[in-house]
Amino acid sequence: MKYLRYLSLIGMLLFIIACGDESIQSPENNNTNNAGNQEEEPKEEVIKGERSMWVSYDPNYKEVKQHTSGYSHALISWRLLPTDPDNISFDIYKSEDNGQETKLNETPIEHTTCWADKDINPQTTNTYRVTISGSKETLCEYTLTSSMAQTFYRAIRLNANVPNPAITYNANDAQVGDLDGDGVMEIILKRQPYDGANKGGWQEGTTLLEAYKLDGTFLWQIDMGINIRSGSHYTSFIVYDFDGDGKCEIAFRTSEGTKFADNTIITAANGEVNDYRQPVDSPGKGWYSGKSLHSTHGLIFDGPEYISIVNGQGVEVARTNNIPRGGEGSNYERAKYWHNYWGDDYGNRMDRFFIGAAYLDGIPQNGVRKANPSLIITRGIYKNWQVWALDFNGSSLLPRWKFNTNDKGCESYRDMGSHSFRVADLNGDGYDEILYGSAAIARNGKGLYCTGNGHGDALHVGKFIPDRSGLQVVACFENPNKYMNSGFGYGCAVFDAATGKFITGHAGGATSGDSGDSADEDDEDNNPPGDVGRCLVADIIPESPGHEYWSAEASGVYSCQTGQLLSTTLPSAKTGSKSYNNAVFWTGTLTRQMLDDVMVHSYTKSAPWNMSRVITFEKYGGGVKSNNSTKANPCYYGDFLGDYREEVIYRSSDGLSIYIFSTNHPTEYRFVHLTNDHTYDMSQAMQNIGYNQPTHLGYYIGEDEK
Ligand SMILES: [Ca+2]
Ligand SMILES: [Ca+2]
Ligand SMILES: [Ca+2]
Ligand SMILES: [Ca+2]
Repeated sequence: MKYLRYLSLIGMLLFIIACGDESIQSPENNNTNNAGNQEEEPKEEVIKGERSMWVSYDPNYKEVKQHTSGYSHALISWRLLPTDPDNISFDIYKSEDNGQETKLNETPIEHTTCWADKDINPQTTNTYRVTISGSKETLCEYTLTSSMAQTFYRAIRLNANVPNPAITYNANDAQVGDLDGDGVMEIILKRQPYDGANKGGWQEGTTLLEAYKLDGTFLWQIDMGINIRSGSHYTSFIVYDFDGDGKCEIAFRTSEGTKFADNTIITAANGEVNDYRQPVDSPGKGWYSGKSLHSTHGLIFDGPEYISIVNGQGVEVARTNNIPRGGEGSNYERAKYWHNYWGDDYGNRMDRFFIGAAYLDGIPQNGVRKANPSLIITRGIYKNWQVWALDFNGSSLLPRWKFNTNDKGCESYRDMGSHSFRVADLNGDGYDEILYGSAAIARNGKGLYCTGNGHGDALHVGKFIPDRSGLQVVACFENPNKYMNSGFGYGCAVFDAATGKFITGHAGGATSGDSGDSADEDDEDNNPPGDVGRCLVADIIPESPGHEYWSAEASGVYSCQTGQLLSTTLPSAKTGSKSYNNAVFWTGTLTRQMLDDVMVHSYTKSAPWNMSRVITFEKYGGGVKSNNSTKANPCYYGDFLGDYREEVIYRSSDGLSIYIFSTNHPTEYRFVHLTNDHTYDMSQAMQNIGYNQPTHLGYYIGEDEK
């Protein structure tokens, strides 16, 4: 395809530019008014780089009022690069069926990086070309064929060649990353045979990782194998370029039986693959305590556990041992150790495993990397937990440091882990820290601070208060015995990312009276009183300065800045429901919308329907499904195509495909592509760790700063 060949060329140029030391504008400067320079001579130098150009056209735009998009135009959009001058403006040209090209804009496109083509004829082949205003040289080009114009989304058909054709391998979490260094993103998709989170009872099937190109081409498949338990707590994977060669690696937990894309299988020394799963007739009780939340059938208490890192072709390039389960001797003795260390002895808390990346030697500055990131792995949440940092040098994974809550002086960090960790430069010193729930770990592997609030499910790091220095954290907490006694005294709180100091909070409850270590603490179906299960932060009320935050304790929407209760009406996608899963840039305002289950909705009425419901993805292509139960998230969302708005990937209801949706809402704004912002990049790259968490920016965007 012409489009892909073209992207390969500019991708190579992007790689060269990314290695240079360009003078770069800050993201805050991108929304400036550039009026009055229409006559300016075009720059000699064309700013090259991957523009991720995209055309979004909804043929069913008015089919279902307030559910389909409502816009009849095609939205053509492209990236603003950090290397683009402040005053850059664009022209856009169109040719139909390879005919004469016409210029679409009368005046330079200077405030946005998108164009709404109201005259599109979807029966023809439409080729759009973008230049710097006044220049003829192509910046980016995209062809929308008449067949592409038949669906609002682009479908990627899932690979049908699976290990057991009798099993449905549901498309679950996905990540995007450039696997081959051509500047164009690929999609890496996890397919799981069942959701084993918080459950025992192995069913047949193994978890797969598959890679696809954006045009739908299947690239490769990895089978995690029989000794890696299926479910969100156990199969985290990270897609990131760990050695700085411009190509992403993928790291995840492996064991005997893991099969890589080149058909290499991890085996025991004798060449065999042992089956370490507990048998069907396993007693279903902890070997030491005799208690259990669930059947232990199918859980894995024995055998090797590794961390493998594979290259962009899915071939293993390095392997090291995972954080060990620990314990020695008989099953009883080992289980006693697990009970005392991890918090139970039946394969629940011990098996909580997450993986990510952190720039411990310096974060990228305006998208230019100063040092390579480290691989971060964690094990445990509720009692003891560990964080290890490792460095990938292209051929080996080398240990950097280990943090263990059982080490002397770290005891106060126990019980503080959450269902994901976040990575950001929490204190603004130019290096990443790791925020694991109520505990922050410094770049040297030492504790930075611990807020004492205990474990929680949702964790947000970003710039939520514009006139306060640094970043802020919004989190909610599960255990009143912790947050009322050793924490802030609220079930949901805003605190300073650099210091862990309390800013404001709401919600909370009487302590439940138990020890905080009860067997049902992490039983999702049996939440104790005072468990604030979810919270979200975003600018949703335009007239109130700063972002708003709210939680599953349905008392209202609060200001992060003043702590004031702004409204007792929570965001709601439909009557009786409350929305606190994801926030998304979709409509083109400076507020964010809620992305929940299979829909986008706005807190205030939104164009074009003048309703709060913006779009229902379920209405397209036979329907789509969200993932991960009440988390109700898509496979992936984030800014990886077109302008700064966020794309969303869902699995189709028929289980055969994934669909990529990109907005067709016009906007009056432009921002450098969001992954250029380090805080955002880390949040999108690790959104799928454990319980999925939304993306957030490290600089402020809000309607009040218009
Ligand atoms: Ca690529
Ligand atoms: Ca790499
Ligand atoms: Ca830092
Ligand atoms: Ca985008």
